[in-house]
Amino acid sequence: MISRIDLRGDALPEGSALRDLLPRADFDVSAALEKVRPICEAVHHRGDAALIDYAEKFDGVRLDQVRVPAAAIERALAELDPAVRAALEESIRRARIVHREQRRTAHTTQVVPGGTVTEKWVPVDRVGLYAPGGRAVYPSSVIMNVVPAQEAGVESIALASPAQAEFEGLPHPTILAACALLGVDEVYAAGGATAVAMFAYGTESCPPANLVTGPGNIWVAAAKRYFTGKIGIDAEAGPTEIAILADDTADPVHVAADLISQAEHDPLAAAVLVTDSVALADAVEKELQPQVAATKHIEDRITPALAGRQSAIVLVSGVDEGLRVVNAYGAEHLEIQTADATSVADRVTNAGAIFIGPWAPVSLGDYAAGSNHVLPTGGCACHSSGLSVQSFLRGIHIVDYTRDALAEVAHHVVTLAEAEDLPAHGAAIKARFEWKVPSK
Ligand code: HSO
Ligand code: ZN
Repeated sequence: MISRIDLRGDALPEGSALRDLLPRADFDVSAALEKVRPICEAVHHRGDAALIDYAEKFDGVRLDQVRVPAAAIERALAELDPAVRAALEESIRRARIVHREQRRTAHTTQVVPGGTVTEKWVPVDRVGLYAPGGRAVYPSSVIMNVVPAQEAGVESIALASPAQAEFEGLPHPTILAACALLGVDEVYAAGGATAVAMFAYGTESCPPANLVTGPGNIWVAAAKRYFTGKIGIDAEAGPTEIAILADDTADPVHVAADLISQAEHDPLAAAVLVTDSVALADAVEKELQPQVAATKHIEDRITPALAGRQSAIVLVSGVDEGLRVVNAYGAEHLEIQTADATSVADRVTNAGAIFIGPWAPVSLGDYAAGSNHVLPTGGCACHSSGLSVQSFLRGIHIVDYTRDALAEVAHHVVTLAEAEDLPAHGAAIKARFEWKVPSK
């Protein structure tokens, strides 16, 4: 059901050579880019009419309008199962307390007497958030997008999720109910690349956004790449990944359950166990079968995900080597299930989020740890972070110098301008001092 890669024995290669030995899904965004181009351009030129046509084509339902009426959002909340409501509320409460502490305040540095640089943090004016609704419906992703945007102070927040034929072309009612709980009333029934294009270009019913965030399938990722440079995006999220670094102290029942939990998302989802214990590897492999058989999405997602080339049990000669492997891999989610998991986790440098010990499974983070579950995939954790308040802010430097403070450094500015053969830069300084470089 899951392949093995044996990296014991010879010394592990360095850097990208090590990464090349590790399993990873094929997720060819550039090929998808060609297919989304005409879709994005149709939304550009035909606006809402194109969104309505694409909803009919891709989601099988003809919409009267793309914007979800306020009454439909209120009704979804009124009809929400009370247990689901309580769980969503707790998830929101925990996410809020974590993200609230990520807020940044302006900071002023006095560089010299009379010369200061202040960095202030300003939210983007308007964001478009995306909550998937194809293979699975994720109200939890509504929370993970909306809460950091709200805590960052973004004034205009719009959310899109695909039209559902069985709900008269509205997004899934749990998505709408989550929006209601969060106080988001601007919601659109639009899916995949069409939703990203709607936010990027704007249409008759949806003003354009400065930034688009949220997970999605390959079409969402391709559309985000198409608009890079025109609008801000978070990461191009790919299929979800779990890596578990475990030794012989780990419980194979937990390890197997956690691997399966993320394999449940997608046939391309990755589940990778890195261990120095052959006994654990054998026990986990044995445990996978009954646990997979007892769950739901066996044929369409879990089995192909575990059997796919993106998943494997990687055998290493020790926890130190395991750390090198997980750092080279840069997993979206990394669990550490070893003796002294906290100090092992301290040595992790590349991961979207780290889950320590037996009581912090990825499922907890998906719903109710307070952490964010929109995280970098495909090795992007080596250079990017998950969604946070910071994703919605821009830092602006404010430079404030007095005459004396400028005079003090003027000769250096003029010298550097000359060194770069940009005399007009130097002149902009001299013009302020009767066309002379002030002497200190
Ligand atoms: N594991 C997914 C998030 C999610 N799981 C939503 C369940 N619902 C990516 O972090
Ligand atoms: Zn998940």
